[in-house]
Amino acid sequence: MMSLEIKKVDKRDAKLSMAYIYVAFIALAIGGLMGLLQTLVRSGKLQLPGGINYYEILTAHGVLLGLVLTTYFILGFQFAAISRTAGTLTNKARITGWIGFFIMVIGTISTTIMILTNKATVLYTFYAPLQAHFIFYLGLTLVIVGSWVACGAMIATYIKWRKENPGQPSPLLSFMAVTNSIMWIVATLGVAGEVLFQLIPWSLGWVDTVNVLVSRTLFWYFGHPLVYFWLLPAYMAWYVIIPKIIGGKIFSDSLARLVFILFLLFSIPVGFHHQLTEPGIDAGWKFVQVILTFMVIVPSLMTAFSMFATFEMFGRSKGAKGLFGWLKKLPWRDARFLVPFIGMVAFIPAGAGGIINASNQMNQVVHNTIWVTGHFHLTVATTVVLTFFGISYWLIPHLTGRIFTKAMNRLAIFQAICWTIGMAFMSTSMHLEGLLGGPRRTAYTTYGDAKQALDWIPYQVAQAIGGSILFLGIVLIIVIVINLAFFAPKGEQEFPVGEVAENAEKTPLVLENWKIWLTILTALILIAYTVPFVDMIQNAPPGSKGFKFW
Ligand code: HAS
Repeated sequence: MMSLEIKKVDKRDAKLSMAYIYVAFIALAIGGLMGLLQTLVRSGKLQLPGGINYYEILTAHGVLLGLVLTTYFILGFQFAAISRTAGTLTNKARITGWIGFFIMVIGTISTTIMILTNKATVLYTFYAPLQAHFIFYLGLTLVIVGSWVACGAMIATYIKWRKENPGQPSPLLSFMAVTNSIMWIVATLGVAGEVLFQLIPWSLGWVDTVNVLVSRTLFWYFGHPLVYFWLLPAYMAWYVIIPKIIGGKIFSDSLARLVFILFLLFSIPVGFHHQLTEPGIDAGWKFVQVILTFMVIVPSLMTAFSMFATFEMFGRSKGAKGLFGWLKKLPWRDARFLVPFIGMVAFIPAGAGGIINASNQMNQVVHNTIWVTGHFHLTVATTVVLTFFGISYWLIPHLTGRIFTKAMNRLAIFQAICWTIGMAFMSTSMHLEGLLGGPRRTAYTTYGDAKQALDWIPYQVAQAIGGSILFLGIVLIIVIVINLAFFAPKGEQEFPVGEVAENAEKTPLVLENWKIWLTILTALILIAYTVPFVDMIQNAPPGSKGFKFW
């Protein structure tokens, strides 16, 4: 029985999605305020009141924006995408989604309380030997377990659709959401292992040492796929929703699915590229993982090609002439298109920066400098977050039964201009200061009056200017979200889902043969990690005990 295409997300599923999205934007508001304070402190213009520890607000900023905002928004968006394209969730799946939500919320609140009471000033990567209160680690574990429960509900809905439609490729948006969920589950096994078997026993005093190299390796086994867990929902919008918004077609269903499969395969066995300067890891294995890192660049380059093709195909269909005539045909006054498009453009320098990061010799120049901070403020804080804002402009009114008004559209465009200007100041000056050796994760005050630090001050002032403009952008997006959720006029806002171009190739079913892809993924992970990981344990530093995790 072919499932009829659903045009509107079921009200009960909409409530579930919005619950996740509300938490995401609360995290944005709190985490964004922390970011503003950080840039003001680093410019030397602000002393935090009441002896607030700079690294406490830095931890709050990273956890709330890097982990909470992203994970909650993504799960909320994916639930809506699956309900819209694979069909309304069953009661069981929806209850499971709510269980996952409440487990995550309990974890988020506990973690946040530990951070804001200075009991978990360990930054968002919580690197040992920095130690937090065990409730911080327990809270993070709940967030991860809750997200697994939520992903389980999505995967169950996808499996139900596949059973009801044998021999049919699944709806593209659902396939993408499920691929991202599977990648998230496989990647979070690493950080779950680190927290459960190392950091919680250590923070409870059950063991008195921790194998730092093992803990960092388990974190970065998770940490790089984490960035693609953020990126892929943005790609979901670029591939499937933007073509509908501009009035065009999806360039190729199978190319889009292949891109997601390539991310699934190559985003996990690459964590050593965050550890290139780390001793204790054989250079040969670092080399293997850098090669795999360069493999994971390919699906992004394929995405660039596909987006240009989508735009050009649409422009030509409207009579565009000349090499770039199609640019004129794009809906520049529609924030639902313009805001994600700015994210795409930002991803060109952002991705180039990533390639520099991954190039071993150049990584020696930029590692642990504020260049890296500039990189991820372009990737996640611009490409991904601006796309999330662009999604919100139609998704929130769709889910709450309201419309995206002309006034909010204008405000959304102004917000994106603020974001672009603020980020241009902040990220550019971070990249430049990083090339001058300016370290990341340091408050201005720790520089003292060292001569070299004085060279960095102009860049930090530029970061404070950029950070202040960005904070205005955060205030604006919160105003827009509150308006769209609670005050915009009632009405029908479309959940745009693109159709595939007529001349696109038929989608090969092998792209949904999960046995093949999960087998290759497991093989790649074992090839990339088994030998170096065993080496780290066998040659653990003196004093380690037991599994030499400690
Ligand atoms: Fe990264 C560090 C390498 C992508 C986020 N990255 C980080 C950290 C974060 C982060 C948070 O190899 C810091 C972690 C920490 O706290 O220490 N990154 C890469 C590489 C890529 C990459 C090779 N990163 C991302 C994405 C992120 C992200 C995406 C978030 C969403 N990154 C690294 C490395 C480090 C690192 C090292 C460690 C550095 C160190 O030493 O600590 C690649 O995926 C990039 C591929 C992308 C491209 C660009 C393709 C362009 C596209 C847009 C086209 C535009 C169109 C619009 C079509 C090659 C797809 C039309 C345009 C017109 C003009 C018309």
